[in-house]
Amino acid sequence: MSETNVSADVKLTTLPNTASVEEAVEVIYRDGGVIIEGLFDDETIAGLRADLDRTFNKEVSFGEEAEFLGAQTRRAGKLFARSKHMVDIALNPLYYGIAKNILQKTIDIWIGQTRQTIVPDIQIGVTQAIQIHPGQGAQPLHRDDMVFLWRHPDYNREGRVQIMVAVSDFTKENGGTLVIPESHKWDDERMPLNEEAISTEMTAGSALIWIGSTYHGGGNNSSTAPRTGLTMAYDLANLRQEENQYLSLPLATLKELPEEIQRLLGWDSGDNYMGYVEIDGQFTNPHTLLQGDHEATDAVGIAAPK
Ligand SMILES: O=C(O)CCC(=O)C(=O)O
Ligand SMILES: [Fe+2]
Repeated sequence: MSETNVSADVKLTTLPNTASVEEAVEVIYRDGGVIIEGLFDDETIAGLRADLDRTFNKEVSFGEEAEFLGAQTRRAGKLFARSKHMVDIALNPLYYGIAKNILQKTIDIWIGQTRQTIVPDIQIGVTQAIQIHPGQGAQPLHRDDMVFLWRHPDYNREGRVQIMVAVSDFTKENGGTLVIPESHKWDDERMPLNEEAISTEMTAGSALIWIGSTYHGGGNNSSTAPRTGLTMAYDLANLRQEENQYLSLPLATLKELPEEIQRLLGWDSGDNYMGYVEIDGQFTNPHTLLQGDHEATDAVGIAAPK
């Protein structure tokens, strides 16, 4: 962990919450990320804070892995089981719109002599609340699409669009996410340096949206209070989920979520067949198992941990 935070007076671009998907996408392609001011209202943030306070105070302790995850940092996953406000984040029209715009680049394939255009599905690949406590050093800068072993550049294709919602204010002092602007354009040989990163400064309710190829990391907290952020990612659905949603969410919880969220959590299969299940000899969309008389298979009926 490095003690250095950042140098320059350069700031990430902040757009109002009235910005269009196209405006935000343009900034993301230019800089690698964008801050959206006031994306979530006070009620949502207060609800999230209460849900995360309960989680952090009762269910989650500090990390054991000091180098990357941080020994002065608390992290909590399986957030769709912990907060009903996750649905508001995932279906926020601006964030969801940006994710679809960037990720759903059509792919043309041949099936025999038939030319077929596939629109890639997207899925929720990770949910994590991250509370950086005073004394925590900066996290090593990294690209989150490293989990996919993604290579760069990749013909302008991206595998991930991620959001970091400020549940507390984010400042330079309290560990606001470090971002290296334009680093999404780098190849895989160039090493990220802390001096190149700038802090995400935003008030609670605002959010940083960035892509998987942008170098970033948690900042060091030299203040006297914790910094609380909540992150989730939309990923291409043909990649594996970083956080295994099938084993993270109890079936009863999953069944109470809106159908669109169930599908986004992986209970779906698209034009390219990924994720089907065989039911009575038919290759079937797995969402069928959550509908009508179908009881989800024994395989997923195992109790997920609380
Ligand atoms: O906490 C943050 O601001 C960023 C954390 C992060 O990038 C990560 O854990 O992958
Ligand atoms: Fe990260």
